[in-house]
Amino acid sequence: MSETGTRFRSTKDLPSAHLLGTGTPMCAGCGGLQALHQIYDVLGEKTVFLNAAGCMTLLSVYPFTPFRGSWLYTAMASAPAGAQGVRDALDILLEQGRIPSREDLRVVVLTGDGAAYGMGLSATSGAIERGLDFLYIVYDNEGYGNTGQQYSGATPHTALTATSRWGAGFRGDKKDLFDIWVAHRPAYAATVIGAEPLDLARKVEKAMSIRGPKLILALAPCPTGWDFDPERTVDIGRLAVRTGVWPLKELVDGEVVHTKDPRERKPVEDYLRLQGRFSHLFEPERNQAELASLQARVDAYWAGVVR
Ligand SMILES: Cc1ncc(C[n+]2csc(CCOP(=O)(O)OP(=O)(O)O)c2C)c(N)n1
Ligand code: SF4
Ligand SMILES: [Mg+2]
Repeated sequence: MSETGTRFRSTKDLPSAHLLGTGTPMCAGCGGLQALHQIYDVLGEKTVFLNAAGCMTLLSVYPFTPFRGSWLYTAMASAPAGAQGVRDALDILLEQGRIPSREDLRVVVLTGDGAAYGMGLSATSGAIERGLDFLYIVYDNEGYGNTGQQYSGATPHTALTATSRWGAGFRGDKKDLFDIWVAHRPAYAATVIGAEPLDLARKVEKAMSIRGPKLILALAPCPTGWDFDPERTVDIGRLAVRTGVWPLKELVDGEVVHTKDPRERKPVEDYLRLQGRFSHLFEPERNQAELASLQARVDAYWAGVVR
């Protein structure tokens, strides 16, 4: 675990809020909004967001926005293409001397998992391939939240969703978006969660210091889609890390490094039990086979981690 080279050594070092807290139409306890607040506090106001349609789109209702910087809304698959256009436009304005360098902006995609793991993947792949200088933030609530939590490419095995509501739940497996990015050899990639704010702030700060395509992938506990009490968002986020379900890691010089290593992991069912989307694994009777298979997936991941 590396805490060096950062101004974030304790929670006292975390910056004060840039995102205005005016009444947004978001759900109470939204883990995506929690992560976004923290990310924006580090990024600062000289930022232009390209937002793929999803829950966070509700933050800005023209002409109002809780952000102090710029915000563009795009179709679900198009945010990386929009980011290319904005970066190119800024570069032309800079080159022609029509804006001074102090007015340059960071180009940031803000997308849900439905777009990031599915609809927007080809546009994202192309942007990374072109070496676009942008930050790609995913808040991963493991489903199409804004339209009622249908399953997405990020939905975990057995989760109940609007489109896998019966029987044993979702039969597929969550894609590994971090590894899909790593396979593209980006400038930087990291997983984060709002429940671990120091780890998050350090990674965003590192991403800001590097040119090229950069991923910040945030697991986003979603009280509405995952069916839990909004006051448990931080508990669930911490359990995602301590059970090993959500590994915190980053790509450094071509190597994947784990930034929090839960050597004494809690049982995965401690995480599952708090969420209604997994309630069928416990009631009316315990589904030992599925619980064991979910634990085995996490164990297999950590067995392959080089320490
Ligand atoms: C091409 C296209 N299909 C469907 C929609 C409708 N739509 C708007 S938001 C959304 C859900 C997006 O899911 P995700 O990217 O995970 O973001 P979340 O809603 O979970 O924040 C959908 C399906 C759309 N805007 N564009
Ligand atoms: S549905 Fe989930 S991700 Fe969307 S605003 Fe509500 S809590 Fe946040
Ligand atoms: Mg989603």
